Amino acid sequence: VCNIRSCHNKCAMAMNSKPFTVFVEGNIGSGKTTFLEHFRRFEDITLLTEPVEEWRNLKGWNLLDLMYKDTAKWAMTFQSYVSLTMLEMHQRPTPTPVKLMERSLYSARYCFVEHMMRSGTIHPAEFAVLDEWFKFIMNHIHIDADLIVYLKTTPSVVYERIKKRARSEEQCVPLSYIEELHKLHEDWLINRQHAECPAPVLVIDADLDLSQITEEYKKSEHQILRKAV
Ligand code: DGT
Repeated sequence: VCNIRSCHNKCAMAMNSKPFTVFVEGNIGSGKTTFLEHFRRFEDITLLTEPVEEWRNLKGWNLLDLMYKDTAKWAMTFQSYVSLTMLEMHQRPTPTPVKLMERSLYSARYCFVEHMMRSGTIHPAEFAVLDEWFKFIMNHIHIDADLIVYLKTTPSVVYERIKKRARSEEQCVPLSYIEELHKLHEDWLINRQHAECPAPVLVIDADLDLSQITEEYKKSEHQILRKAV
């Protein structure tokens, strides 16, 4: 069902053609949700925020919490559910010409799973299974990707934000984890160390605090909205 006011033709066009699809990527606490919220004022955009709430409540189970409390035991289960929820977001029909998604299957694989593998948190056999799933999806399911917005931050800055927002599951997150995730985002999006970078990357300085960040976000409006039908 289309909820776009005043856009009957545009909407019909959007339903028949694929939307301009943007992934918003960046470290934990880099402001991805705030970035998405900035675009809520534009009526031709579908915003898909990350399914953290689903990860916190799957039939009453808080998988995010289990994963942080006993990573070795729960990482595989958690990552498997992340993949499912992300794939569902990639596949979700979009009634607008632009689709803005928080994260993607790519960051799950190239940042989080990569970290679990390198740090030895998951067994090489578990990594092999997750990697085969990822490759199978990439080879058999078309994932739309037109632009990646990379909210680039300094680890110490986001670490302070994470402490301040005090999400209960993240209380034990050390600065070293944030630094390693930062490096993995840089390796993927800036240094291009993986074959797969599915779209051009727009880098935004996301260290700025809330009072200044709107100006920075505005710089990306043109690139995201000009693609609208
Ligand atoms: P924001 O708006 O930039 O502050 O975004 P966050 O921090 O709410 O969202 P995100 O995706 O960086 O992280 C949410 C939580 O979920 C955080 O504790 C990290 C965790 N997380 C997200 N994706 C994955 C994943 O694929 N694997 C693992 N292990 N954790 C993940």
